[in-house]
Amino acid sequence: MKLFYAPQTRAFSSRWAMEEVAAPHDLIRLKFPDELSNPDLQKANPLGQIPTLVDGDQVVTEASAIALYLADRFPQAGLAPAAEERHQYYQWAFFVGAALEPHLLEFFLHSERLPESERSAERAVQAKEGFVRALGIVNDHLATRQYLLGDPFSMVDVILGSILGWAKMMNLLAGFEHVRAYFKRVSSRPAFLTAFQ
Ligand SMILES: N[C@@H](CCC(=O)N[C@@H](CS)C(=O)NCC(=O)O)C(=O)O
Repeated sequence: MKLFYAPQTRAFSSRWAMEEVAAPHDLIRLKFPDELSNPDLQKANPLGQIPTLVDGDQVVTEASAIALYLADRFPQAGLAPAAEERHQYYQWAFFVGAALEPHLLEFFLHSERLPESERSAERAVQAKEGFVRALGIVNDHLATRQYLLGDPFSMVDVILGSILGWAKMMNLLAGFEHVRAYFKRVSSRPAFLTAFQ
């Protein structure tokens, strides 16, 4: 297996997932964004984005798909529920990608990433409101649970935890006590710490 990766990008989630399942792999570290022109990456993923996972003849893109794929590919890690018990697992995986991440990205672009002349304060405020509304739902859910599926930890916690790391850097976790306690739990896992180094 080969993982195309750069630190401090969405590829962190895939690196963390790899560590959780202890998958033997080659980590292809690229400098973001300059080295995304890497011909092997471009061949595997026409969008030239990271993360991109190559597993023999299979290519998997999209950070959440990579995480779920790895949980199935390495069942001995015990990070995917049984097929008939996956309703919440799928729900939260898509909730992160659809209800949290777009707002987070928009907030990041309009508060930090874009040149100041291209930022819109109004779009930043709206994005923050959208993020906070969705995070409130997660916070309520975690009030009575250790992890998204209750206990034990599962791969969907890697998907959420990765987004929360990014949100924390942007000071968006204030006021969400259960989310903060949850992030502390997941980010103290050995696999997270190895991936973070
Ligand atoms: N939806 C994709 C987005 C991947 C993505 O946009 N990755 C960024 C790095 S965080 C990238 O490679 N950007 C370069 C580009 O889009 O050209 C995922 O979640 O994996």
